[in-house]
Amino acid sequence: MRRWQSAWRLIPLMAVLAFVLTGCGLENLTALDPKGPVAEKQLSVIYLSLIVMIGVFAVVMIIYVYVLVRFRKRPGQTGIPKQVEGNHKLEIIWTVIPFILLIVIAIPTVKYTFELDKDYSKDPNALQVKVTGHQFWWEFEYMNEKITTAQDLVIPSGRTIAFHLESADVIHSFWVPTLGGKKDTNPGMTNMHYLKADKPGTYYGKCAELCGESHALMDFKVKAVTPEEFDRWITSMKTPTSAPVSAQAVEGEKIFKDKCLACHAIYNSTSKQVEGGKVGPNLVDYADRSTVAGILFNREPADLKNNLKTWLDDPQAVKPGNLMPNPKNVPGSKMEQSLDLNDQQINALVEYLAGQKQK
Ligand code: HEC
Ligand SMILES: [Cu+2]
Repeated sequence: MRRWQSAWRLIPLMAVLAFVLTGCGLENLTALDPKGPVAEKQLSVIYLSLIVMIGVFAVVMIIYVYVLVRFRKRPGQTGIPKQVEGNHKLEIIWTVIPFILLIVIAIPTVKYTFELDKDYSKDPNALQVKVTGHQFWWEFEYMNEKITTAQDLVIPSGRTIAFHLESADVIHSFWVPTLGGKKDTNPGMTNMHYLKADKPGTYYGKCAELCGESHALMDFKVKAVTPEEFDRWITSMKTPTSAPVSAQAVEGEKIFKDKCLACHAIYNSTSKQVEGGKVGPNLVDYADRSTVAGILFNREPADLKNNLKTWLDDPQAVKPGNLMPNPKNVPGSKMEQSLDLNDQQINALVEYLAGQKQK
């Protein structure tokens, strides 16, 4: 009775665990719901292995239970039963069957291992995107279109995307579960990887290699759009943003040039050129992004300004350990560098950045 009671006690724990694990399916971070050919092939190999494993488990369990019942000690039975040693027929059977099962799993696995490693870097039909992992954000450079963005990877559906994976610092791993498996970004080398989205949609991505304090917050979004919409997006990214109108935004632009341009590239409203440093994310057409810093969602129209303010008030509170200097003085912050801005200047910057989009 005791034993049963302690087993019952585990049930609430199991229930909680089930809830926590289903949490893994939130925001489409699942390999079980493929949205492109790469993920589909990979899932088919997962299912094949699973079926073979369940089959082996079932057969072994059936034999086990049968033997347990059939050869149990019966009343009145004494002494040790007859001992049997070595049976060629049985040994051949249990060597050959696993061998065949391994071959069944190996055929698609080996086939897809080579197929999914194909290098599309020279394919004129593939979109060439250089991905750079940074602590703790993602940079996307459209190599032929000469466009750079961050956190939101906009791609055309139905087209192969050739990713050139690089890292600016430590090892990261580029992972969009619904589109396909992960691949590392290694410092000092370029890893090729390709994915394709069948249909327009938003697919969530994550860094899958522990890379520092805010690793778990190193998220990005893949926004697959129709090829026409993609062309429009490319054109809009190349079209200069209109000059700020409100006095506050004009003030913000000045502060930005003074304090932020060294690290962030953006459109210059006078020269109509993209200018600025590459230390931080490129902020061209920033108001069109689906998030601030990859994790604060811009779902409602008011969110962008609120999120920008949250970020600029204390970036360390949003992403601990990130490398942006504190815009304001934050007493006791682990980021020592501060740009010494006041609230009014922060509001001006928010106004300016929130206006960075095509009208
Ligand atoms: C020393 C370089 C540096 C300076 C100066 C700097 N930043 Fe940053 N900034 C960064 C880095 C690095 C990140 C990426 C942080 C992360 O996500 O891990 C960042 C992120 C951001 C983001 C979020 C970007 C995104 O993709 O959503 C915004 C907005 C931003 N900075 C605005 C500013 C503003 C405004 C200023 C000037 C007051 C400024 N930054 C000054 C380095 C800098
Ligand atoms: Cu990372």
